[in-house]
Amino acid sequence: MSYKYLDALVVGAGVSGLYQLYKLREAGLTVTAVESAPDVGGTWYWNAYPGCRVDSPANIYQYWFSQELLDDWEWSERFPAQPEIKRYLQHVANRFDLYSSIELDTRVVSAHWKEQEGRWHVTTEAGLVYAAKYLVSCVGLLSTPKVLSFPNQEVFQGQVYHTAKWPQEPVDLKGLRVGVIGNGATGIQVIQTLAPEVAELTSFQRTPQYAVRMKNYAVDEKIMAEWRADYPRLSQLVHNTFGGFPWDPAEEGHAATLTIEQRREVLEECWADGSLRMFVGTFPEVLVDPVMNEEVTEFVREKIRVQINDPDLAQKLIPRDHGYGLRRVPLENGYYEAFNQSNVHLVDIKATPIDGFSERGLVVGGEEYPLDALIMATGFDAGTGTLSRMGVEGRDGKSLTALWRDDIRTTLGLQVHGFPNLFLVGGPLSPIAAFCNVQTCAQQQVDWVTDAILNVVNAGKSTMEPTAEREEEWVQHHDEVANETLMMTIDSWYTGANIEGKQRRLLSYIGGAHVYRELCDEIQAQGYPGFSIE
Ligand code: NA7
Repeated sequence: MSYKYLDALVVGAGVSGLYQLYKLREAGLTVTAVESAPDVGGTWYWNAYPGCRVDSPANIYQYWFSQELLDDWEWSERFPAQPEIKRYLQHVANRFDLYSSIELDTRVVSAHWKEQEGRWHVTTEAGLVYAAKYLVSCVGLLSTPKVLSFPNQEVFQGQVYHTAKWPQEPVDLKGLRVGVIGNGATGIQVIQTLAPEVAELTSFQRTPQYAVRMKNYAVDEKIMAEWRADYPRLSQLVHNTFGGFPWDPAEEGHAATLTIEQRREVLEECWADGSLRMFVGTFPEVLVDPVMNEEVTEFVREKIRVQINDPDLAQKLIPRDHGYGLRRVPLENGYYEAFNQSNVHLVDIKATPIDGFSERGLVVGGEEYPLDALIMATGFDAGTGTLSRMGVEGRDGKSLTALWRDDIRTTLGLQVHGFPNLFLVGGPLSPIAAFCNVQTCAQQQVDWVTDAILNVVNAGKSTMEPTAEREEEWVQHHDEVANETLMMTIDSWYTGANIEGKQRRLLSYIGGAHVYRELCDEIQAQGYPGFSIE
């Protein structure tokens, strides 16, 4: 075994890992980041599927820490496609010389806390052990793909892809018969992108979705200049809103003071923005009050209905069994309209489940659907998936995998009792991913983690760990807020219901990113009450 001694090891070199590496290195710590992919980017490296695009506007999906970076970088679209976000992250890694501290193609297979040494021993697939005082997980909330297998898969003569493991070299599907399983945010992007170019596209749909029309546009020099002038305001504003976006919902109770027509005006305004403002910028009651939820749901149904020519098809493409906003709201650009094309088909696999593969395609209810390629856009083992597979063992050999199998718990998503000096960015039970623009919350968490580590170092101490009581308090608060929402009544990756056997708990904190940020700031200002620093 060969050992490398460090102050800190960062796992992951995506949006959060790059910034975490930068911050700890700037603070003077010896730090390395390890990344399983051959390049940086995380999500934006792996999800190279056709049509992948960010659905937070670019003027807030960026780092705020460097004025030079903000001055340099030119965005080309309001919602840039995956290659551009990947280029941005590569640019950041180059510009701040981060590559020199990143070990690419390096997968962590275990991480053990060594009490005597006060270090984490983190072992890679190649057998190298990093002995680090601080271990910071930046592995992403949506990074372990959920891959399905069906009977007879081995006999299928076509290609099978998963969107989150898409080949880096271009895949030419033009003129082919393509099937897509999954129509979440990812499947929708795939379907609307491939529909015009493939011979036949068949969506094997289990649950329909409420998608909002994305208003994308090219960003020219004039817009870029306006954005730059607005950056000082935006960079503050995003930290003071419910979802880390520049929009907030109306005040609680305001909706009840409006007439239905006035509420509709608000909805029209949010819809016209063509963004997730339609999710985080309407009325807070949408997520808790069934009557208000139904009103907004009906508004969205109407918007979708007019896009679909065939009323029978509209019935199948518009959800009936759950309300709007209770599952992740996808943005779309021609998704519903794609089904007006004669080469695009819908197969309801809830009514008739998939039997399995044949040599030529997929068989559903005894009927064969010939395919050259099948794309699985079937999502992720969210929140806990990647860390649970990393063999993390804390104090007294306590296994994170075993803990989270029964009870997904953290303290503010930032630390876990029993795992000293393990810090999480994007950990479960924090707002990130589901209820916060990832860039906003990732940067806020990285800043907090960096300050917490420096606090330990500057105090001449060695370890930091939340107390069991503090953790229990956070979990209870998290659950209390979650249980008030209608989200808990729905199966989705938000609640862990997309993975068989997973505990049902809202994976992200829904009390508001601004509330969460204030709480984190307060804890820091008060010297970390509820955390033992020894
Ligand atoms: P999602 O939102 O989890 O969507 C996965 C899709 O795959 C969804 O339509 C699922 O249907 C479908 N699915 C999953 N398992 C099955 C099985 N066993 N059979 C048939 N269909 C299945 O993942 P995405 O990648 O679209 O988005 C994840 C996040 O990434 C997104 O929210 C953004 O934050 C970025 P179901 O709805 O479960 O019936």
